[in-house]
Amino acid sequence: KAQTFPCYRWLIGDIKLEIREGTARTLSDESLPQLLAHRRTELEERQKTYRWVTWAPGIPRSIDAKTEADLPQDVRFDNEKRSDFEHSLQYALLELSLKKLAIKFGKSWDDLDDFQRIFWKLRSPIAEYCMKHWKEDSLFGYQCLNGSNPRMIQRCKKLPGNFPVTPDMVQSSLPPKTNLNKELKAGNIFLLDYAIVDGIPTNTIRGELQYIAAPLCLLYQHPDQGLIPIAIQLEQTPDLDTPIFLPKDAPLAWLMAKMWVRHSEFQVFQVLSHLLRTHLVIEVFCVATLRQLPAVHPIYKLLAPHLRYTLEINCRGRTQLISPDGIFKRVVSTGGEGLLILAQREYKTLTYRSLQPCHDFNDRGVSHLPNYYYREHTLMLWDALHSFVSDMVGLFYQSDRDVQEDLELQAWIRDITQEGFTELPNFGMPSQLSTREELITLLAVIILTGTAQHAATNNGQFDWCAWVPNTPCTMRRPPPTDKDAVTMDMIMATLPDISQSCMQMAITWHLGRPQPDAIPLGQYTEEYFTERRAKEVIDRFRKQLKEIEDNILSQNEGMDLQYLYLLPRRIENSITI
Ligand code: OYP
Repeated sequence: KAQTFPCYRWLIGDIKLEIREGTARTLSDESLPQLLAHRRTELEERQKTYRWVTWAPGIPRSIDAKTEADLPQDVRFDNEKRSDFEHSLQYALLELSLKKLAIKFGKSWDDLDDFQRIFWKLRSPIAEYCMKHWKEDSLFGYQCLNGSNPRMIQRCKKLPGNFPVTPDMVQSSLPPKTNLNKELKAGNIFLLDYAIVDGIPTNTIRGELQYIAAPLCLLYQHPDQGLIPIAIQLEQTPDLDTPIFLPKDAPLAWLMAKMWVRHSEFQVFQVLSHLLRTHLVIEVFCVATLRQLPAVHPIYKLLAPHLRYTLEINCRGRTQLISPDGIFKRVVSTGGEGLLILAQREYKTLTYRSLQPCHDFNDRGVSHLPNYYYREHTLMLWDALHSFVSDMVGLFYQSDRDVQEDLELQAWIRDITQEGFTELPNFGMPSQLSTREELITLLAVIILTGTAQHAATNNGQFDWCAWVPNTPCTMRRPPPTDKDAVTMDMIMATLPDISQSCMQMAITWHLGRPQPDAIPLGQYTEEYFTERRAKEVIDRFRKQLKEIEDNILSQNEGMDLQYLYLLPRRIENSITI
């Protein structure tokens, strides 16, 4: 059951034999006129089949297909995958609609504990841990590091001008011998800033306007308690109506402030970190690879396994998730025009640099934060990938000149930067490749983003969103303007209602659960490379992954809350969900 990127099917006669032997060849390796002609026709055909389209302006461009049915068979789900995808969601929705009914005809819905009545115990120890401990400040801090959106936290050297926290306000969160200014200098103060959601138009769901806040949250790396939030302001502009919430406030007021932060977090997590920065970014490489690299090209062979199923899942996302009547419109506060505006804002300032983990951690000033497992594992994986890709590139390109002179490769990078990532003057990705090192970094970024980075954002979504108050998908009342006014009634009227909550659980379970047909990172089920040296490179990569695996497992041993999203065998080889 070959489910592949187009590979051998074009080939005829002698040429077929030649290719079946499987040696990867760049353009300059090719001297036979028939083979040169074949490369050309293959690409002409592919460029007719796979075309760019602007689905919406101001975000990466995508594949020209109205629905997944328009996609060529080669890039479609196989039967097993399709039926699993469709059934799992129906199963989840049915299960939850029964619960919903039971509640409608049952008791009232007026306390946070009522969320337990729809909570789904689906063998997710983390979701259960979250349900029990979500009110604790240390779990809030933990999620900034090792939750499903671990890229938001940044070091704070100086308080932002629009966040007038005074040393007095936060003194009770700090050990007695120190103060805010000392800790700012010592590098122990961190910030979550949701400025990007400020003023995003919100959804109207069944006639009711939904709300979103643009919070600032200050955190402290406490010597005993770990990372904890110490002050929250729900809007960007300080005002009498936007009090600074503190851990010493009434428990419900502080809890409400944290829930508002987590609600903005849901939006940034799903729309920016997940959808834009993994799914849509990878789609660009996917389309360009199909259009510009023939199947015998070594870089095609290297990338193809990391691009499997991404076009189809993205088409399904566009038609069912973020479409005018999709899931976002039905239950999420940024549904409707909001999510596109949000994605456009992020896209405008998207940089190639931020997709490279070492730079990302340095730029956010989080290289020394303790217990940041996401960072530690990502860097291990980056090293393994980087050396894998360098070895592969080394086999096919003897010098920088070989890179410069590979016209197919140059057409590929041009397609990526000029047709895929349009309207991005400051993106910073080179639009031609001059050195082997440039090529290696780019390939490592592509593979990391489509594997580890997607796993880190996608795979924890049920764990951290199943307990709806911990990461609500929408808010039905405006943010509180007065600390003293926060009551349980207000909280329940604000959080997602029963049906929105059920949908949040169903979709995050559907997307976050382990995929039955998953191919793990580094497992190449189809033999794209047949040459001995390439196979040795793959073997070395697998050995390194195995070491990372053991390392992560032993690090996690005995921990209450395990961080396993980047365990190599749980990372999929491509974005398939
Ligand atoms: C595609 O039958 C995808 O309705 C998910 O999209 C769900 C469907 C279709 C619906 C199927 C149906 C996958 C690709 C993607 C992505 C990244 C963003 C994911 C955001 C998830 C948001 C969860 C919303 C909870 C309320």
